[in-house]
Amino acid sequence: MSSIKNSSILKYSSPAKAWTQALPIGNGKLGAMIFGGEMEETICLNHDELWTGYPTDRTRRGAYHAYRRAQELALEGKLHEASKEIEENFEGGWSDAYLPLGKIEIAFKTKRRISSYLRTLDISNAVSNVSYTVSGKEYKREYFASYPDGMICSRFTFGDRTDFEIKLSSDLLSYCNIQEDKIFLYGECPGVCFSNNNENIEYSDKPKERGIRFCAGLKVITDGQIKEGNCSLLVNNASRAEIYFTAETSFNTPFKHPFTDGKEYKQPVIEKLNEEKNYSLLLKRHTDDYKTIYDRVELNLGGTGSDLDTDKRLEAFQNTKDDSGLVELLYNYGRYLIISSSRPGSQPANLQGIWNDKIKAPWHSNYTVNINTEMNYWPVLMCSMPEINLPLINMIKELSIAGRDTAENRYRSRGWCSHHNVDIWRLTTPVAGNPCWAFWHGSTGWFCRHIFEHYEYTGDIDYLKTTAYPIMKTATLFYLDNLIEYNGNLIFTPGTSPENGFIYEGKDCFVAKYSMMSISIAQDLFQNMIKAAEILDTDEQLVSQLKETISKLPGFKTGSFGQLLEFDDDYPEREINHRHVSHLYALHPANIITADGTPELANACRKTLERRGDNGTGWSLGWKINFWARLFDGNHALKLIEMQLRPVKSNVPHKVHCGGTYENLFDAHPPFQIDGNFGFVSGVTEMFMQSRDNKIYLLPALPDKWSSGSVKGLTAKGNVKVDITWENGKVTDYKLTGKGKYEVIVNGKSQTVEL
Ligand code: FUC
Repeated sequence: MSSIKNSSILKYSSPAKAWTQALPIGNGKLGAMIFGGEMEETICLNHDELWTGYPTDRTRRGAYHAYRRAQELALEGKLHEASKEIEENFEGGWSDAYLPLGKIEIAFKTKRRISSYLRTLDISNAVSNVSYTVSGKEYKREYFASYPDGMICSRFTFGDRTDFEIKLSSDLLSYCNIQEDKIFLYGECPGVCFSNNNENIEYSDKPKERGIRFCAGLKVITDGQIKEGNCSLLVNNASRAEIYFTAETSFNTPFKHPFTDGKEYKQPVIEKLNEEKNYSLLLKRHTDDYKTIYDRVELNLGGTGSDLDTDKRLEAFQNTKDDSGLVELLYNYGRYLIISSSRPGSQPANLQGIWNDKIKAPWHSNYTVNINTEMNYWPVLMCSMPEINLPLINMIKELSIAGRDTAENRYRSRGWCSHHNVDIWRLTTPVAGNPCWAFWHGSTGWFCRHIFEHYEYTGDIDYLKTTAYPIMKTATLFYLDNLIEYNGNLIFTPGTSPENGFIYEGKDCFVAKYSMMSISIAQDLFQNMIKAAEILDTDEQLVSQLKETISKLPGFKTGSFGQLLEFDDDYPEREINHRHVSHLYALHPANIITADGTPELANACRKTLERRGDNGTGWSLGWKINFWARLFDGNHALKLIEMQLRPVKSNVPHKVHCGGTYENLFDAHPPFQIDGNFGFVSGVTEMFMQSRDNKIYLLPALPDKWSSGSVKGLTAKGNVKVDITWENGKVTDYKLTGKGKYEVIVNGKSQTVEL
């Protein structure tokens, strides 16, 4: 243990009692949460393709006319009526839900006098361990989720020969089949999603209404004897055992029916489990593969570290606030979590990454794309992990296909669009309920920001031409078709700002004439489109149309407190501390407002943040770190970091003003939502390095407390690798590796550097 830095290890001296104390491993597709019980081990399992539903037609008759009526009502100032029209006649149904696969349970027949218990997750190698002694003899379990081999692997070594029973089960409709040393579980997801928490789960037997099927299997290799149990294997007299788990599903792209046109899912599991296994080789292949990504970045804040268990360390931090090793740990953990939940070929990380133990998970554990999914991917490119971005890029590509119908049917527009929820079937229609969340096409442009940034960070022209540009261009066409004239400007109406409202005519109101976020998203997309078209030397006419359009978008306005206005008017606020700060999209993630380029607007952003207050959900705190970093205020960013490190207990109910961190360092909305883990990493990275328009800022928002340290291996736009070392708050050394000419802002001075 002493060789492992404690900024890369989570450790506990007792087993997990709650799911948010268990330790996550994952290979992008398969996920597991390990409890580490002494007598009974529980491993909760996930496969990222297990969702309710199948592809369905979500077009709605009359929706376009409702949209037009709502536009007229909004422009006449009849905002409540516009909202009602949208809610009743424009919206659609809920997204499908992400489901848990099941669990492995192992009951050990060991003596109970256990001592020296230790449970760890080593995030520098992506390996989890449980160890303890019984009568002076050591017992060990080791777990990892291998991407190259597509399996969850574990090895148990017992101090004394041990008997145990191992079971594989699922809460989904399933049955098991035992074959010598293997357990197979065949199961099925419900075809129809429950729409609220009281509804039962129902399985149809009509082929067209049946959902995704799966096969999960485990194999035990041991020196003990294996007997068949009741949906279990009974292992006797073992001094060691290896357990291999894998699963496949019938999911066959978002566009094919998973039952009538599903892909083969049983044979690959059988074949994988039958392959010859060499545990040490598998482990080596796993750590080598993982480390090629994880080792690219190294952060050192000079923390002295701590010998405390991770949960105790989190509690201690609240008193001392001086364990910068814990900040390093949470930073590294965020990188670990995204590598473990998003790999080429997997689904993108959802609201819970890939880890979900509930059939009815909060918000269906779906892709909520009015902040949450985007936040998951903020750190990826700047932390030099472009391959981890690919599942997101792929999903956006699919949305740009699925969203054509929605653009056509709901808006009679060219191009494509998506709204605030997405699922495995690439839902693009608005869901039901309050238009403040449902009626919002901003994800279309926001996704394009990710699409374009992938080019900006990698410099891959071929990708720009063949993948990014067509998606951006069709999104642009959608926005152009939906802008309408109002008072000499072009706006999207009615306008919503996720998921906030205001007071209008004495009542809560959730749609305005326009919202600043939607305008900024369109402006950002158009500006990136212009850049992309100029790089590719194409679409001259469209470029001049976009320039003209940008000049007609409404400008930013400030309100009575000097704050940036969220809507078209200075309406009285209905929730001053609302968790979303959507109207600052121009400051972050976009760069329309910048601390040095547009200082007055940046100041209005500052006033907005001060008025909103620091508190919020886990992801809201995470976003605010990024905002303060963009405002070059490292001390305020650190304040948010310290708030994000507030310990939250597993049983805390849903709340919106007390985000923090669970014992296993998962982000707490609460409930568990993984986005905050990733917003934290990008926020911290932006404190050390920001880049845009051929400018690279070194330590733009360093807090006084982190006076000395170093960060290595970040990526700036232009595919420039960045290493920085600092002492007494000043950069003492830096290295940029790449190509091109950049303006580098270092220690308050700007210099031109040619690489
Ligand atoms: C948005 C947020 C909620 C939550 C949900 C999944 O709707 O406003 O706080 O994070 O997504």
